[in-house]
Amino acid sequence: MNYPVVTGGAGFIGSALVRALLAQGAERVSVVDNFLSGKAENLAEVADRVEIHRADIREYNAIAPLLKGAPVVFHLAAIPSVPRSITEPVPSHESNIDGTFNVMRAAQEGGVGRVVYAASSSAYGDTEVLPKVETMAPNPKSPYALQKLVGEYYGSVFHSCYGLETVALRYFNVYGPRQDPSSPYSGVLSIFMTKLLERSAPIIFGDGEQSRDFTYVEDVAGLCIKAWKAPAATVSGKVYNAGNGGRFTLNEIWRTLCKIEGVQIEPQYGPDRAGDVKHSQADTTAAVRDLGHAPRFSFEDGLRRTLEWYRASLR
Ligand code: UD2
Repeated sequence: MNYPVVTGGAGFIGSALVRALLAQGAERVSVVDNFLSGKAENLAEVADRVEIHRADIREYNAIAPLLKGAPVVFHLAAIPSVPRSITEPVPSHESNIDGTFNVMRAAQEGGVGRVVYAASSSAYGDTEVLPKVETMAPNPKSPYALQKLVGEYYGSVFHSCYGLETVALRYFNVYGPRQDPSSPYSGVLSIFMTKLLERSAPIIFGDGEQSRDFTYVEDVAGLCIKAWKAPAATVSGKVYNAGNGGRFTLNEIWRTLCKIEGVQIEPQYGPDRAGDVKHSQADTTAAVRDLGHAPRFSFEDGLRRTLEWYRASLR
C-alpha cells in the first residue's frame, strides 16, 4: 500500500481527514472501516480517489495486509462516547483497546512509516487547573476515557520497544458537518443543531455550566496531517492536545445558537450524566510548537458553517 491509510475513514472525522489528504496532494487514500457508524456517503465527493476496504480492526488477519507498507496510518476507527462505554463496555473495549493493539502490531510488522492515533481529551478527567496540559497526570472517569488512554500508551510503547513512529493527538470535542445526530450517544452539538432547526428543546444533562473546548473538524484533520509530517525525533512516541484553546458552556452555546436563528427556546434539564467531565480546555502550546498547529476556525465560524450544513441536509 503506497498511500495513506485512514482507519475509520468513512466516519465523521475520518472522512474529513480523507478529503484533507486529497486536497493536500495525496494521489489516493485507503480507507479501512467496518461501516458500523461510517457511511459511504461521507466519501461520495471523493469516491474516485478512495479505496474502500470493509474490515474490522478487531480482526488482525483482515487488517494486516491492508496496512502493510503504508507511509502512514491514521488510526481513527473506534467506538466513541463516554455514556456508551458505560452501558456497553465490551464492544468499546474490543474496538478501542484490542483493535488499537491490532493496528499498532500490524503497522510495526508491516513496516508502516508512522501511526497517528486519535486519542481523547477525556483521558484527563477532572483537573484542578485549566487549561489541561499534556504533563498533567491522566485521570480517566469512564471506560472510554481509559480505553483511549491505553491506546496512547500502546503508541508510546510500540515506539520505545519496536521503533515504530507514533504520535497521539488528544481530540477535544470535535464538531462539524457530517456528525451524525441520530443516536443518544451523538456529540452534543449535532443534537443541539438538529433540535434548533426542528424548533424543539434539547435536554441538557446537569446544570449546563459544564464547558468544552469545541474544535472544528477541518482543524483537527489539518493537525493530523501535520502530525504525520513533523520531525520524528521531536514528536515520535508523544501525545499532543488537539484542541482550540477556548471553552464554552452548554448554556452559552444554546443561547448563541438561538440568537443566530432568531428564536427563543428554553432547554430542558436532566440529571448529570455518568462519567462526564465538568470542564475541558486544551493548552495548545506543545501542538503549536512541535506540530505547527494553527486552528483556522473560530467557534462562531464553525458553528455557523455546521448549522448551514445541517439546514441543507434536513431539506
Ligand atoms: C468526550 C471527550 C471528547 C471525545 C468524545 C467522543 C471529554 C471532555 N471529551 O466528549 O474529547 O473523545 O468524548 O465521544 O471527555 N450533553 C447534553 N445533552 C445531550 C448530549 C450531551 O447535555 O443531548 C452533554 C454531556 O452530558 C456533556 C456534554 O454535553 O456534558 C458533551 O457531551 P458529548 O457526548 O458531546 O461529548 P463528551 O464531552 O462526552
